[in-house]
Amino acid sequence: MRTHTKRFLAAITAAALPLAIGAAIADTAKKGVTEAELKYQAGSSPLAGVEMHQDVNPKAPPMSKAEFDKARQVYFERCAGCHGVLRKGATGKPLTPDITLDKGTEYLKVFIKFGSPAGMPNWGTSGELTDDEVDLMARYVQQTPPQPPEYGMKEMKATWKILVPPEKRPTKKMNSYNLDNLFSTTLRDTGEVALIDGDTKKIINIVKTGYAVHISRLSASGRYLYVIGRDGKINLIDLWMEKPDNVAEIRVGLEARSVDTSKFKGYEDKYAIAGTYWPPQYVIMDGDTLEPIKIVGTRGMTVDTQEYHPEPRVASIVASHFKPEFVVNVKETGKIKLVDYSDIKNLKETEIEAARFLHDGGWDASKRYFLVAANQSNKVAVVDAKEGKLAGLVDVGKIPHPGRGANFVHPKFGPVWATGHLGDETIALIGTDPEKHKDNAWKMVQSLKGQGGGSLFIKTHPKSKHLYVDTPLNPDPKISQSVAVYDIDNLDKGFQVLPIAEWAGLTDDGAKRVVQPEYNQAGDEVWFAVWSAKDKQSALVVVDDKTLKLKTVIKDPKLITPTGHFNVHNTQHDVY
Ligand code: DHE
Repeated sequence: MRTHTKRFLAAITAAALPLAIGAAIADTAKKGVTEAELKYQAGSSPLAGVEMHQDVNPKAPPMSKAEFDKARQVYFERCAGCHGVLRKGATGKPLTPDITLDKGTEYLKVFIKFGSPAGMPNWGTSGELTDDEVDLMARYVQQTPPQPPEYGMKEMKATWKILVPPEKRPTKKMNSYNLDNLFSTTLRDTGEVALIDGDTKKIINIVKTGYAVHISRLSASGRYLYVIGRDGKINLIDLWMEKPDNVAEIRVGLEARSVDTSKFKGYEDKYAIAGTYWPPQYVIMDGDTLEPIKIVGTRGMTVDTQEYHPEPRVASIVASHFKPEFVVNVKETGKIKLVDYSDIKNLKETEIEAARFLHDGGWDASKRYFLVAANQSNKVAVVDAKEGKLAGLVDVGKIPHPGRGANFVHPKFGPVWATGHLGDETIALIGTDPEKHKDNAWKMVQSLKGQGGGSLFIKTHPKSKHLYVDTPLNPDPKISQSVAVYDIDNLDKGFQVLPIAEWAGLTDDGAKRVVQPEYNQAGDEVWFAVWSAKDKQSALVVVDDKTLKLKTVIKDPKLITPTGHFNVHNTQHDVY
């Protein structure tokens, strides 16, 4: 039965907790979750608008349907990112009725209002939720968690559209753009990507996509661009068309973040893969039509306590260059799956034990080792894609967040891969050369001091001598609106700050968060998004990598909420 509970309000009489407890919690909460972590994890989920199955739990405090629906929306907008869709616990604690009913409404209200030192934000005292909303949420979390619907082949096929069939597509490149230097820029809140000519800095096309596109990835040949929205919609864009545009689309689930394509020799442009947060699964598709071929669930046992987890979300996915395999990182179980796509009917998965809360990551310079942040475990897991096993588990700073990370040759330690952190101001450098620098391999060889916490992306390029670290989620606007740059040959000298948002010359009072350094194909320019709310002006700022001076500002009324931007050549060849 897919129906919401219909119950009516009744009075709750519970003794208020002594004020002293609230004050103590409030005090320790300050030491808990940082504002950066809160902003990052509390991204809105598209599940807020999805009809869900709901049981009636007679022991839970009553709620009207309107109240329940409102609370469900707040939950999916603010809480599901940490506590999970089914409230079984993810990076946050489980909130299932067997736990919450014992605690009771008044205790939960204090917890929600003041937060906790374990990382629960102080939703009430920070002004994010009113007292009435705190009360609503305290009652809501005692109800049986509503279950979003499953999403299988039938649902995928119902959304699958081939807009231009492969036989009607160009047989050669029909435009004169330098496609290698094209940028795909997410326009987060309008549900679009802007395709920008990296040479002329002109917008070529604005393509309608799913909501809040998370990433753009390229087919092995570089012809096809795949973008995936937070709502699980994938668009396939053919860059050979006179004006590059959508040729196929599909919705692969209700919430998603990752997509990639087969890159191994003989399988170029053959398959695409997408992972979903809900339902917890991945799907392998035909590369040039997006026809879904095989769906594989990721529900299973956690790596450490070996307990069943009902919603292990699929985080980053990359295609191996060594074998016909996809590297699928499953967040809540902490397992990395090497999915062999050479025989999809008899699919083989190698399951690698890593650490919980796998999130984002990238290849080392040799593309043999994939380094992925196990973010709430404060570790980076290293997979050897050639041998098909774990090469290392490296302790780093608090909540590593590399994007795809940055590879360079350290003057003292040899080849390293770098990550910034959400939870502290450090940048961890991990040795990646087990052949010539064995003692440094899979160890944090150096920890640099950066501008502050709240970093999301770090980047360099084989032709550059600079390392750029953004801090868009730092609470101090001076830090979130600028970027730190290191000279790779003189890391001990510290960093220089580039005031990117100021250079954008935006006249309104938007947040102007500077996010994701991305090089052009030549490796002599670095692009940044200056990201403000959808009713404010945003821009892209291009910096000359040699001089570290402003080169160009790209402004256009259509550039609304730019976030990620992906250079075709660098994304296609995993150059970072
Ligand atoms: Fe991301 C990468 C998940 C918040 C912009 N983000 C990723 C990846 C994952 C992920 C799993 C790796 C994909 C891959 O490589 O296959 N991101 C999540 C979240 O779950 C989280 C924390 C909360 C949410 O609700 O989405 C989150 N991400 C954000 C943001 O707030 C950002 C800045 C803007 C937005 O879109 O909401 C953001 N994430 C990005 C970008 C990448 C990314 C630009 C790709 C980086 C790259 O260099 O490849």
